[in-house]
Amino acid sequence: MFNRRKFIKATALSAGLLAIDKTSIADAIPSPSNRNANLPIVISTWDFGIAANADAWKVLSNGGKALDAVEQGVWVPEADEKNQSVGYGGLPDRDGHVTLDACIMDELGNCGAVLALEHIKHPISVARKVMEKTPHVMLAGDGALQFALEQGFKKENLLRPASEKAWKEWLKTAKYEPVMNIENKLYEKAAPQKLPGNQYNHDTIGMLAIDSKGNISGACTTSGMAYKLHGRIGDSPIIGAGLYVDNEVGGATSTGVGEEVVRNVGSFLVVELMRQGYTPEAACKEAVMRIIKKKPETAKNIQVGFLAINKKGEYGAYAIQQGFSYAVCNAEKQDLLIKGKSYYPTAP
Ligand code: SD4
Repeated sequence: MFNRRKFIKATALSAGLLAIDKTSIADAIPSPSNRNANLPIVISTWDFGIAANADAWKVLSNGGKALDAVEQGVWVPEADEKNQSVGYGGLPDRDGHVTLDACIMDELGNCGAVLALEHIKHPISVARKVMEKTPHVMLAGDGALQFALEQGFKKENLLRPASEKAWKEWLKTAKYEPVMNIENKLYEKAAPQKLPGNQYNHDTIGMLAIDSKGNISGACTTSGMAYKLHGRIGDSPIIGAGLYVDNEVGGATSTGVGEEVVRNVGSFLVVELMRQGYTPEAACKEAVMRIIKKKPETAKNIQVGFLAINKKGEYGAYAIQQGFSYAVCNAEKQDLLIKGKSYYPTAP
């Protein structure tokens, strides 16, 4: 039977919902008065972030979504055969397998990741498919490869000649010494696996973008530690460690020795600190200090760097060792490379 009271309540409720919807749509589309001059913006780790940002910017400057921007941005180092620390061309594990780790996260808190994925040039896109086509967050190893092939990705040999040569050289001593990512004199003296072209045994691309609607997304992708144990996973595909995004607050990503980042749930920590009012740089510094305080002796000889952006488009970074760089791109600044501050400021 028709119940007038129920009808009025339902009508009022849907009117209320409509009102809420309208408000949120109005909030999402920047009017001239609420437009933030910093936005859209994309930032990413290391020098190769400049080229990656340029492709992400093509999406953002055309009014595209932050999620598409970060995916397309990190494709650049993933596809770069000369880059021996991200995707195609990455250095293998100690058994000669190139195993890739990647994750992606959007403004709604959706996320997807692949761990130790082999034979696929763009793990970030497989991570996105995990997010969008499955009820899961992570797929690993053979299962991740099977899923990628089912989704139409092409199987390729990722072990490129330069990395195969470097691995065969390493096999002569096969010293298990996964030191990485210290761009200082100490490392130069100690590093047996210094790579050609001034590359070291490191470098993950972590990218954070805010689109013109103010929505934040992030991506993180790497071939991880060179000559690692087969099956070793770093921080890069772990949501909360290598990457975290909260659309109310901001986003963070990390690079360096993943084990220390995982132990401290680094990127989640950075975002939570920003929620408490820390600036992006101060939040990154505090996350670095947690690592240093817990293990001061270890920290002297490792690199970890965090990069963060807040909802306003303010950004910052902090690392244990000097030499961490990050790239920034918005309407005013293109091709900007910034030297991140660090706890150990100078080469010993
Ligand atoms: C890892 N965090 O696999 C990655 C590697 C990296 O700079 O970022 N190196 O632990």
